[in-house]
Amino acid sequence: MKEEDNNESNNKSNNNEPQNNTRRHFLRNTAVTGVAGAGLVSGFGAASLLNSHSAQAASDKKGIEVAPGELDEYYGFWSGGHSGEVRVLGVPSMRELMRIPVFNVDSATGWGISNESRRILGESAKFQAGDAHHPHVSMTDGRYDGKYLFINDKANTRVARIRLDIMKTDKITTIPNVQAIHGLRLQKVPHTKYVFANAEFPIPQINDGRDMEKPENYYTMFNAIDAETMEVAWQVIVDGNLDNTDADYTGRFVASTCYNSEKGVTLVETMRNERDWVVVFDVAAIEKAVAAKKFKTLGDSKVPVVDGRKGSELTRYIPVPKNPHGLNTSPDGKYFIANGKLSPTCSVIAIDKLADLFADKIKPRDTIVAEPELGLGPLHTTFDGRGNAYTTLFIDSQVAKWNIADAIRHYQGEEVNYLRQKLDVHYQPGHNHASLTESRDADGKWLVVLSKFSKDRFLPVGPLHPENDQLIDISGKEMKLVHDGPTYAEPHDCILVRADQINPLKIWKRDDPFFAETVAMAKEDGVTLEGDNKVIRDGKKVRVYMTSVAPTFGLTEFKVKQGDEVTVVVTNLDQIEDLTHGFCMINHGVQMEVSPQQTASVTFVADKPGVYWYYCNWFCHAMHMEMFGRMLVEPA
Ligand code: CUK
Ligand code: CUA
Ligand code: CA
Repeated sequence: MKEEDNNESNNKSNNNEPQNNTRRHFLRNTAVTGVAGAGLVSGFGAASLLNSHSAQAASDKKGIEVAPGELDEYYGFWSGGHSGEVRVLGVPSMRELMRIPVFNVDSATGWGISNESRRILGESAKFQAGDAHHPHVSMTDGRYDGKYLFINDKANTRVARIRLDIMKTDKITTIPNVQAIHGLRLQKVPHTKYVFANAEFPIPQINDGRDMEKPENYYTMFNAIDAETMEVAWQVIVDGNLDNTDADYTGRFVASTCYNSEKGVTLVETMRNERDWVVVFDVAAIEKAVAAKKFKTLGDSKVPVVDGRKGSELTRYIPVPKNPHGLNTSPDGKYFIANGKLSPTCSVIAIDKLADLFADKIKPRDTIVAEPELGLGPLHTTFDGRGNAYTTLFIDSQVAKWNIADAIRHYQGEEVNYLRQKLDVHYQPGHNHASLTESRDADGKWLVVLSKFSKDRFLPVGPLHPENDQLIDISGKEMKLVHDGPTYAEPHDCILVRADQINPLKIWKRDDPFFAETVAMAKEDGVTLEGDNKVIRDGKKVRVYMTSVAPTFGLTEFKVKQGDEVTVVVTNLDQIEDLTHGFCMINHGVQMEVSPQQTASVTFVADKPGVYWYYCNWFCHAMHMEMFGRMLVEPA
């Protein structure tokens, strides 16, 4: 293999990373062997059309230096995968700024423990795990408006919303009738009215024990959630399954990949067909059908369910090769791009042909305007706003930069090279994401590549390795790798938003809806949270209200009886930015954050008699250690 040899010498001449090439090839071979058994991999030679550019020296830090005390230009919101959280990073420094617990339980902030968080978790508070994949920021007219971030939970079929002014989760909805919400994107235009969410796995309809042995009767659905109320607006039954999704810039069309057109129930079965498809949804037509009451409901759910299977007026199915994965809309609004995964290609769908497709004037494949061959294992594509696309190649451990217009010309038969560059990344990339790429403002400055394996890139930390998020400068002609950042399981995706597009509060407002129900409870008890320190007994329920002002709690002791259900409500009266208190009741498994001007509460059973100290566990003052009190539990 001549091209491979070229790569070899090319990389060897790069003194800074002498071993990379060997590692990359080792990994590629492993990955190929992994799928080759099924006879899937083709186009190997063509994938290497271009000499691979080796990673730039890590010492080439030009442009990423963000000095101590200086602020980043971008917020990055990272999904936390099966850790269930969202992480906030500064880009380009890649400094982790905050973690936002969503589907996980968080000891530091008391997420999943405090009453306020448990109310938001609702029924699903019984789950302590989640799998967060796709974080997306709400939009107005195709631009990030900084109001909300939405994210899916594949593990428990939920969609959550984070308020970006306080960087807390404020709504969580469990989607009925389906299993495993995976792909999630937002309506971009005219604004984010809907959150679009793909349910991945087909299940019997209704899933009550019927049809278990008849996978041909399983179906899954495409879901639209009202972004303000977070109620499910409607669901669309589809053929096959659903993987990733994205919306257009007109507000009418949304497209989703399907890798399991076979409706297989085993790995091998999902790879039977040479082509699966992209299903396109006509949002306007679906809304019309729902308004005209052309829907059914299933089981206990009241959500309108419309039929979007093949032949429906609401959808169109565009065949694409093989087990496609990512689906990405170009920021000029012209194309949906489906990433081939088991095919070395991406399929470029012209959005301006979709109206004709729905009018049956053209055939599904007539909407394809290019199918460039990029390399092995294309998973996700992102854009620089200058007409170039960047596709991750999982098996090749590379990012391929290619020009969309040239790929279209090539598809029309012109002899033109659409590939611009291939850059090694370390290793096996999933998502990649360029700055502002999902909006009209795509600015082509930074590219983050979320590599699934770090291998020997960092000091060893046992059998479980970190992943490796790499930062690439794409502002020039060539991609330049400028930073490695190890991450904990498992960011699937991230989004980069300009710093001025997000406006977080510095302290809480007393009338914040986040703790409104706790305020209402205090009002019923005749308690003024901003001043009173009181114990209210209500049968076996005891409510303990106290203030906190560094370094003291308003109550330094309170008495309850063994077996009481105790609710402690703490209101932080400090008004100084960054002056967060905590409340921890020793040996009762409860603690929580109480930030400036916040009210937070937690409920537990005082099941053992004796003295129990409580203390503040967020460092707040020189006398923080002395910020404590005693709960005296009288024996029953
Ligand atoms: S998926 Cu994980 S790498 Cu959930 Cu967006 Cu492609
Ligand atoms: Cu209050 Cu530490
Ligand atoms: Ca398939």
